[in-house]
Amino acid sequence: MNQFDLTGKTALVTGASYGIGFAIAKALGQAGARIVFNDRKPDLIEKGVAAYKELGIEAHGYNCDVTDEAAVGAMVARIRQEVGVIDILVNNAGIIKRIPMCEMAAADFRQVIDIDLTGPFIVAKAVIPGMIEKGGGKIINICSMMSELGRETVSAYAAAKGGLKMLTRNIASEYGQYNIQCNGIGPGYIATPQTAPLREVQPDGSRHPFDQFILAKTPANRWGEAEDLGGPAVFLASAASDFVNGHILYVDGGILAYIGKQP
Ligand code: NAP
Ligand code: GCO
Repeated sequence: MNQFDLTGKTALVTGASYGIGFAIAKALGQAGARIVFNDRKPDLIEKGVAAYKELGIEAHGYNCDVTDEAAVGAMVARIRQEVGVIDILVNNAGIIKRIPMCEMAAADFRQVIDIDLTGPFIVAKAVIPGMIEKGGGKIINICSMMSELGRETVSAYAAAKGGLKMLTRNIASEYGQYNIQCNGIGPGYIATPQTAPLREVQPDGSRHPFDQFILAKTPANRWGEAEDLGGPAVFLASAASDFVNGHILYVDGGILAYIGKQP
């Protein structure tokens, strides 16, 4: 028996028309799962479906904002009718705002918490009853280095991702008895549109100072690629991790183990 086989499973990956969500959904699809994803922009859904199709994966895309509880409930009901009960949920959709804390409006802080922390709560809450009915399920929350570490300008993001780590442990605590495993993946610094401003090549052709800083902090001496998260996601979505619950798997090229390159 292949413990990593996801054949027959339905996986919802939020915010997966590109970036980390796309790479994770691709890996789950290649392991046999039926892929369902959402985005809040209809044109991105179309592009996403086409990109999956090119890889030979038939994905179903839904227009839904993860902060809208009624819309999420309606989407989960539609997925159940059109595709099946959700066996695997990956809470991936997220944003960041890089603003010094004392200059940040409370409205901006709230929006980050709303999407990055309340969103996963809303989506998990909508899928858990179906998982209980079916006898089990897997929830993977996409956390961050900022679930453990702080840095200048990302107060709201760190608060949300630290909260998401604890929401992960709490879902594991509350629903483990129903054979639901809820774990997190904590990506290191990954080259996606979210981190593009931190990697911009400088006018003189040199690497962005933040880019150089990350290389010096990462034993692997490179940025992660979204594809680096595929294997860990398949593991946490599959029977191979049936006794792993409430764990955060950091996929960071060693950042959290390292003090940083000496000058
Ligand atoms: P990205 O390139 O900015 O993609 C984020 C995705 O989330 C987009 O598809 C976006 O859709 C979607 N999204 C945002 N708000 C949404 C909402 N309210 N409802 C539905 N979808 C929404 O980011 P990424 O780098 O792939 O990051 C994906 C996740 O990994 C995020 O949770 C992020 O915090 C986390 N992460 C990223 C890194 C990294 O280094 N890149 C590291 C650690 C953790 P739209 O296009 O419609 O906005
Ligand atoms: C930042 C980055 C990070 C990463 C990631 C690290 O500004 O520091 O955007 O927060 O995206 O979450 O794990």
